[in-house]
Amino acid sequence: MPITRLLIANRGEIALRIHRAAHEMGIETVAVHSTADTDAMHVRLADHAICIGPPPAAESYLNTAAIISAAEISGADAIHPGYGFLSENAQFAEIVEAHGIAWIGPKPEHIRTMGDKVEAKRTAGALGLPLVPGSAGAVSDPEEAAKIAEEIGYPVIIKAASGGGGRGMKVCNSPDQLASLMKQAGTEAKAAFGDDTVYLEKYLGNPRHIEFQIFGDGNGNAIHLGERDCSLQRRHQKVLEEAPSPVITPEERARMGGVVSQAMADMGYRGAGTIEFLWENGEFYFIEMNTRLQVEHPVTEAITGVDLVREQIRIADGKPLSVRQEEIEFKGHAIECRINAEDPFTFAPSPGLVTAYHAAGGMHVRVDSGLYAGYRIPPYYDSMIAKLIVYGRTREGCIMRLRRALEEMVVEGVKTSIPLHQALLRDPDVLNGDYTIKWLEEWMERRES
Ligand code: MV4
Repeated sequence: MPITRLLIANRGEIALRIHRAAHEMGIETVAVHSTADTDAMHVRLADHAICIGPPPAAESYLNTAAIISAAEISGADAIHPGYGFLSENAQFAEIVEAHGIAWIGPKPEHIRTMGDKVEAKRTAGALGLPLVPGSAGAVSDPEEAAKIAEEIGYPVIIKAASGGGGRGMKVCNSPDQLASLMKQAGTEAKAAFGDDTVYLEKYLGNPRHIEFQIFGDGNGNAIHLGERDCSLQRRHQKVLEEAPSPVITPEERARMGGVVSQAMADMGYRGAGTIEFLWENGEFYFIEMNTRLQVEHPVTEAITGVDLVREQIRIADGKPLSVRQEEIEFKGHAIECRINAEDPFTFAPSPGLVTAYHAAGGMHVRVDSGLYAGYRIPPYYDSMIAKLIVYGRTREGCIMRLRRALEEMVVEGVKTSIPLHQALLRDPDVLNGDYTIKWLEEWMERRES
């Protein structure tokens, strides 16, 4: 039975993004929302809307019983989780499938494997991906850790198996700190994730964050859609992303893309995924895999012409991938600016009433946002309120157009990160693509002093 009614288990711009893809495929949508999101754009546009709880996400967007009930009551035959919330919850995916509802996401077993960073590394290594040197698995014994650290050389980084996204990491510069930092990392991981398992890696001092977009059909076929450079981030929050990476040649893209797509084919991966690498001195080192659609997916869409959400829905519907690898061309350059309701330089949240709104437009300009004049940004959720995605034939052309588009954007009533992006897009290092994961925080420090 083909998908005819899709429940969107998310909010904000991604809920709208999913609604748009569904409607373009002739699929009805069901919005589920908290009492704080009654006036959200995607709730207004959806064919059906069901309130599932109060503002705290734990009681609404993470409330599996309420979401499954809403699917049953509305007759939804598929659920798209978006990103965040329940998107990487293997148990939720299993519950959805047990109800005979199509899960628009990877197989639950793959979500589970990649959620455990030790298992993820083991799996990636077995599939032939290059790893950061480190412990073969979890380490608990400080003596064993000291031996491994000696072999790979200091500095080393201690990471939580249940962590990811930068939480629960400790850098260790010398053997005399190792045991105490391990204990600290374990205690913090236990408190944060209920799991004190840690592992060890060589600490890379100044890498770039480069991630490959992949897609599998679940039956041993997989493709890659090139890489995104997400090095410009602050406190593990990405600020601006681009595709392609300014440092990756077409040859490297084809080679590494071949490695990741072969790995995904071999594991029988289904749906969209992102393979994250650190990149230093021309080498890729696998760190994690995200088993979901990502915020920054539009830059990949811009340079490949492939609608990733449409592709996700097709695969969940049992259809084949709509493009073969040979048909995918990487053309031009795209940059995404994440626009948050926050002070552009202190990053303090700035929710509240949007008194005026005007989205940028024109050729090759895309704004993914549920904003409108009169909308009240609720204080309970992530502060991202819009994504501005701009395409150009060249990186320079893309940047010129992006600067023009940022000038056009109007968001009044709240503070936004638009001035931050305007400052970044005038910096020589950003213009030259000459940045690493450390660049933005150092730039902020230089501004302050
Ligand atoms: C690292 C690293 C250096 N060496 N691993 C942070 C997020 C998580 N996905 C992995 N992270 C890192 N792992 C080794 N062996 C530095 C980081 C890191 C980072 C990575 C990507 C993007 C931004 C970052 C900011 C600080 C640290």
